[in-house]
Amino acid sequence: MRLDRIVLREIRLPLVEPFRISSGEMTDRRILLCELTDADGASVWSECVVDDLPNYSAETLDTAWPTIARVLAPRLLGRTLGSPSEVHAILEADVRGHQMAKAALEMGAWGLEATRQRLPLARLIGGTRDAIATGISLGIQPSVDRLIEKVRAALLAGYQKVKIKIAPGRDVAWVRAVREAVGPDAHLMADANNAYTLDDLDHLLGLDDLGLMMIEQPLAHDDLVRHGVLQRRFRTPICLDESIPSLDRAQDMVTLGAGRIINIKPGRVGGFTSAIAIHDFCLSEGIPVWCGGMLESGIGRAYNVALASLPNFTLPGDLSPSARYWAQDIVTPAWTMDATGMVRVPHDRPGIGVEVDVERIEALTVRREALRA
Ligand code: OSB
Ligand code: MG
Repeated sequence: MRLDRIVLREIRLPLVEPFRISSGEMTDRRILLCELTDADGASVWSECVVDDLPNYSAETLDTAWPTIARVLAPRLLGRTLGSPSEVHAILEADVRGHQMAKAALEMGAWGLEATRQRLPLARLIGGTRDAIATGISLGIQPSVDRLIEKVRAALLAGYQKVKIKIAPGRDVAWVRAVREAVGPDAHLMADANNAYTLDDLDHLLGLDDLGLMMIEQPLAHDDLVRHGVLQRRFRTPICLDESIPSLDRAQDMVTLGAGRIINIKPGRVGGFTSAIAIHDFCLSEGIPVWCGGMLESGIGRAYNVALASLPNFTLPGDLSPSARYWAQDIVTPAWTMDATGMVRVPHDRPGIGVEVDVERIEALTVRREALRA
């Protein structure tokens, strides 16, 4: 494969309802899309999972765009690649951070290879599942009653895991009220997005009796040592999200006992090669993983679904159907989930497995830049 052209676009797509986490709220998403075309004319779309503000990671749409345009894309354009597995090292060399920017191109290279070979992306990367169990991530709600209503509706819809976003003042008592409302068997977890410090340890221990599947990222985004201190006090597994940007940090998590589960988001770790390396390492260590989400459009979701078809993705992923985010997605068919909370892997379609609605994207585009070899 030889990349000839990469087109960047920013589109605006409003969420059907605002999504609030402890570090901020998202409403109208600014979405960065890439279209990669090779010398034979094959092309594919990929998504850079940045947001408007640096509250989840240091990257934003406005850092990723110039990093792709000026630093990363020039390394790939015009270069003959034997396999997409070469891209990770090419983008990693002497470029610190910018995982989401790197991932957009790296995953695009995998998508392009699948398109060229007329193979489903999931098959190309060694995916084995036909369908993936799905959970929902519920943003912070205005009241505990509203939260209970949302959790009940999610369980009724078939979701196999309900993740409750927590923050100081909306944590132990709220999750306990949910547990009492839905009973002991419901698969619940909490995600704090870094809202706490070790000073909150005694308070957070209140979560340890609520039968949660896991507690996600309670402490700082770049902290493994204190998560280790916390994990030693909890029976409930700690799951790391923000703190795992690479295979090295996943290995450190195990060395330090900083967590027992990893939420793998391919965008956060620089793409598929890194995500698969973390997946394989976790498999060898007996650490379960699941695929998280970043409120992606249907394009980003296609990559997440393919990744989550690998064997050690044994826990339900944050892979909600399109309608949970968008009035109308930018792919057809839209992503759906059946009544048992399963999302089908499109093993019967080549490439990323969905048709991209280019006309709609054109209409939603607010900025465009074409990069050439
Ligand atoms: O912490 O997993 C997170 C969305 C934006 C930023 C961070 C997170 C999330 C989610 C949403 O939980 C999951 C989804 O895409 O449904
Ligand atoms: Mg998280």
